[in-house]
Amino acid sequence: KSIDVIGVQMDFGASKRGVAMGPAAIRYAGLLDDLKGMGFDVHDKGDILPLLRGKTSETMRNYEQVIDVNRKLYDKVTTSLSRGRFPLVLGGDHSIAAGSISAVSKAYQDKGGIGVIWIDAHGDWNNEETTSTGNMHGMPFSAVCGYGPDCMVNYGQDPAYIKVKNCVQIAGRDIDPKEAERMKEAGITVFPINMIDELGMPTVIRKAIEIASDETSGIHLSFDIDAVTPEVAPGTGTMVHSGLTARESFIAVELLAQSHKLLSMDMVEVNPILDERNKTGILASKLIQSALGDIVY
Ligand code: DIR
Ligand code: MN
Ligand code: MN
Ligand code: MN
Repeated sequence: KSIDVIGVQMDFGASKRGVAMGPAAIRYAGLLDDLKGMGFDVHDKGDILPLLRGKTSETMRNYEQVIDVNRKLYDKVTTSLSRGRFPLVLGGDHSIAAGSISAVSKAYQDKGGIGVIWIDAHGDWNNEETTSTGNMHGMPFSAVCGYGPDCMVNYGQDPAYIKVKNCVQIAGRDIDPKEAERMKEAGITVFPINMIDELGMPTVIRKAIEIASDETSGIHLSFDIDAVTPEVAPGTGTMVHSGLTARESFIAVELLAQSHKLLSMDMVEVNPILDERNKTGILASKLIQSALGDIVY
């Protein structure tokens, strides 16, 4: 099995800089050699770079750079899938999930489409009307479902939107009020952090896999490292207290690997400037390996 590793040096979708160095931190943790050690044929596709400057607006900060990067990522992921490889996308802020998911969704459009599992402290379900920050990393999940901002996913390719009935949010604990309303109206399944306390991660992720793979070709996993609790993952820009433990995070990706439903993956929001000796970069690398089938005893 072949993997294309695609880095995206993007931080224009967040308010803090530095997450653009996420791909370097995850690579420095040894990801590529470790994946080769697992027996994968690994192709490093390098990093996508954003434009140095671009147009911006109050409700969609740096939108020109965000859209430009997403279009480039869409093309890279599309090429990767056409070669029969697994696209592994390293962020970068979470706005880049718009480009990666659009590509995977389009590729499987005539085969039932795909489901999406979004592991994140945040909903990422704002759009240009509900955002209170203007940060586009708070919008990609809404965008890929066709609820805007459409410019994040529509590059003239007739986008294939994700069906909300195949979408699951896991570990939410800082979802804006209007954002939560929109998610509820749309019908996204949410397993907020308190439900994980109550049901346990194995039950939650098994339900999520069932929902995301129901009559679809498979699942895209979008993993925002801020889902993990700050003591374990301090290297991220929008930390939220009392998140997933390391082991809850690992069992989630291990059971996803065992489902054999994973088609593609993003690992995002690793910010080495805010990190402690790259511990968040290392965690991100290990979570990726486990999502691809490595069980560490
Ligand atoms: C917030 C934060 N809901 C926003 N979103 C973040 O800016 O829309 N997503 N940090 O990861
Ligand atoms: Mn090869
Ligand atoms: Mn996010
Ligand atoms: Mn987040």
